[in-house]
Amino acid sequence: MTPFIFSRFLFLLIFVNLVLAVLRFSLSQSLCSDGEKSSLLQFKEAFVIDKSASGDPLAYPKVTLWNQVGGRSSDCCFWEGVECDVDTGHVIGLDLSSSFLYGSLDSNSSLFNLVHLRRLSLADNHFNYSQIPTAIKRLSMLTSLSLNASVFSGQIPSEVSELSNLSSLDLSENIDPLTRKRLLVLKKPDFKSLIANLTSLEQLHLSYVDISSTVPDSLANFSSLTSLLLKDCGLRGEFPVGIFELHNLQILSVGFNENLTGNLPEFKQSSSLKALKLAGTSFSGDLPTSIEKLASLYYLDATSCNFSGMIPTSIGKLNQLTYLDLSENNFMGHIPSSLANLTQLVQLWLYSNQLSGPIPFSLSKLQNLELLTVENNNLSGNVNFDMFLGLKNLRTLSLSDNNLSVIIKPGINDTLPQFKLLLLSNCNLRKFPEFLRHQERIDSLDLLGNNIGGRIPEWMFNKSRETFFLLYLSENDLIGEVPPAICNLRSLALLKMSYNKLSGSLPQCFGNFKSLLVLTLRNNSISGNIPIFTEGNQLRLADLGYNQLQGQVPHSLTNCRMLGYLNLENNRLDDVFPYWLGSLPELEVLVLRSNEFHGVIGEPKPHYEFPKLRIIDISFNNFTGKLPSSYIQSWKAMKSNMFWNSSYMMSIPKAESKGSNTISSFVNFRVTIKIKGVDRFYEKIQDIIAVISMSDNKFDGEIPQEIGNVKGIYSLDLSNNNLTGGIPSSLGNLTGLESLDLSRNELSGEIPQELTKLTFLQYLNVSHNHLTGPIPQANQLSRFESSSYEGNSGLCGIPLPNKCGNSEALDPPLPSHEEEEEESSSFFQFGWKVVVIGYGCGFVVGLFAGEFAIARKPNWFSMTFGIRNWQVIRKRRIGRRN
Ligand SMILES: *[C@@H]1O[C@H](CO)[C@@H](O)[C@H](O)[C@H]1NC(C)=O
Ligand SMILES: *[C@@H]1O[C@H](CO)[C@@H](O)[C@H](O)[C@H]1NC(C)=O
Ligand SMILES: *[C@@H]1O[C@H](CO)[C@@H](O)[C@H](O)[C@H]1NC(C)=O
Ligand SMILES: *[C@@H]1O[C@H](CO)[C@@H](O)[C@H](O)[C@H]1NC(C)=O
Ligand SMILES: *[C@@H]1O[C@H](CO)[C@@H](O)[C@H](O)[C@H]1NC(C)=O
Ligand SMILES: *[C@@H]1O[C@H](CO)[C@@H](O)[C@H](O)[C@H]1NC(C)=O
Ligand SMILES: *[C@@H]1O[C@H](CO)[C@@H](O)[C@H](O)[C@H]1NC(C)=O
Ligand SMILES: *[C@@H]1O[C@H](CO)[C@@H](O)[C@H](O)[C@H]1NC(C)=O
Ligand SMILES: *[C@@H]1O[C@H](CO)[C@@H](O)[C@H](O)[C@H]1NC(C)=O
Ligand SMILES: CC(=O)N[C@H]1CO[C@H](CO)[C@@H](O)[C@@H]1O
Repeated sequence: MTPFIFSRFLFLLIFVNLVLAVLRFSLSQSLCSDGEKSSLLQFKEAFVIDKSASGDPLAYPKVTLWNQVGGRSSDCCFWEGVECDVDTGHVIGLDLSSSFLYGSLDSNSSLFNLVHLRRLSLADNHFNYSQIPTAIKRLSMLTSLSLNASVFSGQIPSEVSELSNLSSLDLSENIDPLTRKRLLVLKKPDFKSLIANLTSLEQLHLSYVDISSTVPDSLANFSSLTSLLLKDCGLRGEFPVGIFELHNLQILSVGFNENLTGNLPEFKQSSSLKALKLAGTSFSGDLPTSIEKLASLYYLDATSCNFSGMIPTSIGKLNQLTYLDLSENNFMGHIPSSLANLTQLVQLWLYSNQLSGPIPFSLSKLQNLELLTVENNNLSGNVNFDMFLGLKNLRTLSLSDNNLSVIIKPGINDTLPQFKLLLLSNCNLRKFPEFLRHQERIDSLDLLGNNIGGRIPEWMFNKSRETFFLLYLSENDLIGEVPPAICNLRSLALLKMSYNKLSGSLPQCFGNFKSLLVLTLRNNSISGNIPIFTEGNQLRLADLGYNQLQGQVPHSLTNCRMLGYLNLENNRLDDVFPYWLGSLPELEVLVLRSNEFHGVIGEPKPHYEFPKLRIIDISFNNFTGKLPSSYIQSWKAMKSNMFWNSSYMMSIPKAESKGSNTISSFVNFRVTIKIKGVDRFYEKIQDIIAVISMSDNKFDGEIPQEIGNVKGIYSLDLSNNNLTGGIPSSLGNLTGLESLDLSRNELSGEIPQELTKLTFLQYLNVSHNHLTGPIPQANQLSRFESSSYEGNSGLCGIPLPNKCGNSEALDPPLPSHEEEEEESSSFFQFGWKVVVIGYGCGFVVGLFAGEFAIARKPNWFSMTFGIRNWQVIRKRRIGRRN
């Protein structure tokens, strides 16, 4: 190294040192204080870094490099997430959102020493169900506090209400990651007192906080408010209409508060409102014509409310709208053709209203449309499929269940959009739409209830259709065999081909579907054997009833570990009782009615006890021997009324349907069971509870007393057998019984007084036996028609014409003290029954729970439906269960 270069080097070294010194000097001005630095470090130490603590895919642990060698500085003002005041050097901002923090936070935390904080975000971490610490009030300078999505729980402390500088408060989405329940409560203090002093709020986000009160009127004075999010808070009462007039309000979300009522006001002045989310509330009334004043509105979600009247033409002036959802209301009148002016529109949901008239052809101008659902209205007229030719982005189209006639001209295929989901049930189609041959991306197709005749075209099942998820071809006039090529549809989950004229035997590969959940082939002419089912299949529901299946029930059905519903009624199956089905852990419904089953049923073997069975119909067969009383004893599920907890209910994507096959009812259950003396056809299994039907066989012997233990039973039918002995008094324990049929047996003795405890009995038939003595006169037993009792020569008393010889017997003995106690316990059971009567509602819970189960697996759902914004699930009234 020459001296010259050396001196240059030395100079450089000195220079660099000088610069560093200056830098250090200037930095020392803003060096954070030791106190604040150690507070931050202590705070950091209180938590573990756990990747599952944050949900944001871009989350990363911001605190790991704090104060580390290799970290940017030992000056905390340079630490990730920390913001200092340039003048004072105080820490004024801390943003540790989505930082994988896991652990508890209490008032002792060093965090609350950072008293100069103005902005604090701890969103999207896991604070282990901590209460929001009361020490929060020490951070009195806070203007922004975000504790959202962070697993805080309990009552929101009144100390939050003292942070009167707050302009942004976000406590939303504190939901239990395990149960999905709301964690935070706002009751003491309540909503009104929490916000009393927070009048400068611009953002108030309390979604999923359990508030359970009315919305305070005082909110209408919060003139700075730009964003108010109160989704799924249990709000009730009338929504203060003044809030709509807040001049700065841009986002209003109050959805999924089912008891929140309200109306949209006349909008007098222009408004800043951009997004209005009312889904799943009880808002009612019209959409006012003045809605056109909401010129900035781009998102309007009013699904599942009680709106009515016409959709105002003026809605066509909201030309920023990209999302419009008016489904599941009572809108009537025509679909306004002005909608065609909403050229930004991406999704248009109008299903389940009472809209009539045609689908305006002008909707074909909505170039950006990706989704159009109008099913389950009263729309009529022809829909020329040409109208969708130009809608290149259209992926989801549902026209089902109107009075529409869809007209598909031959040869329009290549310019049609590539659909993913196409629902055309009950659309008066006569042919398999030829254009489907060129639909490469379709995965859900519903052609149910058309008049499509002929064979299913082979190309429907070619290899390119591996992504098919849903295929509904029921209720058409399809003929021919089920082509083996159907087994190419490797992803098929829901297959319905009931009510056609399909014949031949089922291809063996049917048992190999790995993904099939639901299979219905009811009411065809399918013959041959039931295919062999291989291990690992997912089948939950199989309805093969009303065909001509022969042979035995294959033992391989026990490979369907998830099977909840099996209906084989009205076939020609010739077998002994398939006791091996008793090993299926989820089986709830078993219908073997009207086949050629025979033999003695006998005793259940260990591990073959039908642990969840609640509906069994083995009537109209040739079973012999004693009633299977040990089985009946072992049917635990029938002994309780907790059916809505059942996993079967939870595991099938079904929903209540307003129409026969709306977008929301992907699965219907059908079963014919003789209840209350008539064959009833149940569209949906949830209409009924526990049922035992063993009529029209050759059972003999006595009815076991133990039947009185099967508490949950709703209908018991043992008619037309060869049963002897008396009617067991324990039947009086079945206080939920509504239908009892013991007719056409060889029963003898008196009708036990205990039957008068069956206060819900609506149908009784003990005719054509050898019963004797008086008909008990208490309760409604005497109110049944005489046909309930006829054909028993020894019976007497009302309603039969022959009086009893001994008039004392007319009056039932007064209940003894003991019995009175029983009365009171059955009064308790009355309460229980009320629960069951509320079953209609209970089932709604069950249904929703079912969706919940699906909804918790968004990946599964979106994978199977394959559309990002598919909202069947979101359309339910329980928002947090998204
Ligand atoms: C979370 O809370 C539970 C129960 O209070 C406690 O046992 C556990 O140690 C806490 N976990 C952490 C990381 O603080
Ligand atoms: C806070 O610290 C004090 C003293 O260190 C202790 O007595 C108290 O139990 C702590 N409180 C909590 C909630 O940890
Ligand atoms: C938390 O709230 C803030 C402020 O409202 C918001 O910007 C942020 O996206 C929210 N984070 C999460 C994970 O919800
Ligand atoms: C609101 O502020 C006033 C005066 O600042 C105070 O007296 C009152 O207690 C506060 N109310 C609440 C609910 O914090
Ligand atoms: C709505 O009101 C009904 C009737 O009062 C009640 O049963 C239901 O639980 C309420 N729903 C909510 C979410 O509070
Ligand atoms: C829709 O647009 C057309 C042409 O721009 C206009 O004539 C018509 O008035 C608009 N309709 C509504 C309801 O805005
Ligand atoms: C029942 O069995 C008898 C003889 O065992 C037979 O004659 C009759 O056809 C059978 N009935 C049915 C429905 O299988
Ligand atoms: C009914 O049972 C009796 C014996 O208990 C028997 O003699 C009779 O044949 C049986 N009837 C039928 C139809 O099986
Ligand atoms: C069922 O009924 C029988 C006879 O009436 C009675 O002895 C028994 O205690 C009842 N059992 C229950 C659980 O109510
Ligand atoms: C009948 C008809 O027009 N068929 C056409 C459908 O589209 C494909 C290409 O997507 C053409 O090859 C067919 O000729």
